Amino acid sequence: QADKQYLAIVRDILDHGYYDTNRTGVSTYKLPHKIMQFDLSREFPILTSKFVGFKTAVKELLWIYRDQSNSVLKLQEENVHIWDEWMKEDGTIGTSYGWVVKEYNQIDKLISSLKNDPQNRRMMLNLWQIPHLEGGSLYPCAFMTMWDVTDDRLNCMLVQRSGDIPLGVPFNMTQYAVLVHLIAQVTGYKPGLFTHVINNAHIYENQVEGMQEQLRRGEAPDAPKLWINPEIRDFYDFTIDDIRLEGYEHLGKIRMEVSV
Ligand code: DHF
Ligand code: TMP
Repeated sequence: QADKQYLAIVRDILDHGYYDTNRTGVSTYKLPHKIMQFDLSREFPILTSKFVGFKTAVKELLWIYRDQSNSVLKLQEENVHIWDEWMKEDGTIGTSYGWVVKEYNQIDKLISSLKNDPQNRRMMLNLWQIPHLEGGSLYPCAFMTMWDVTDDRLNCMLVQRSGDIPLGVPFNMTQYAVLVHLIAQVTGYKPGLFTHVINNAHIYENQVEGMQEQLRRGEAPDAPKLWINPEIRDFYDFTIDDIRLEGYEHLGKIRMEVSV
């Protein structure tokens, strides 16, 4: 299911994408307003048509929302190198991502609303804080989540302004699905719908070959399952060992370039 929705977007961009330049100097094929939706009570969204670094993606998620850190050095200590190219001289990404979560105490506010006032229609995490954008080494891409409780299920919509379909998006869809599971567990709800909205969905021209190979592959027969340590009740207590992917069958890594 995750592969089907994802590969349909890939096919659409390769067949009908608009070719244009951008900030990085490597052109893209792009389409606006691509959307994926998953019922987390029925499936955990991770691609099987290629290997996705689940541990790496979850470590990045915990770095942003649990540690609320902007330190690339800290990620490197955990063997995560996906932010190396954007590290400033002080070893951080500046006033972006985790820094913004912490500055506005966004996680505590969200968890408190979900526990005490779940019919509140103002529950969101918003990393797009205009005064702090310039101080970050990259403007946040997956920058907002909006949260809803309906019939005891926790639903989440992720809005991403810019989506690197081959590299960033496979991480983002999986890690935010994990975030919904984690927040649901510590607030006492069941995970519900996860909707992923991508404003500018693009494939860089030096990634086209890799994507064509992925399209040719199809998907693995069985979907993996997410396991979360049921004993954790405080969001800040989650460690990488409390979050596991079981039975992950995939069709192997595909190397693609990241444009800086
Ligand atoms: N810039 C661009 N142009 N695209 C991005 O996806 C992107 N993502 C950023 C920062 N800047 C970006 C942060 N997230 C990879 C995945 C996510 C990510 C950055 C890089 C990546 O290179 N993934 C490879 C290898 C992952 C690994 O090291 O384990 C992959 O094959 O998934
Ligand atoms: P931009 O700031 O010019 O939009 O460039 C950011 C690039 O990084 C763009 O290709 C989208 C990609 N990206 C993701 O897709 N997901 C992410 O989580 C991050 C950090 C970046």
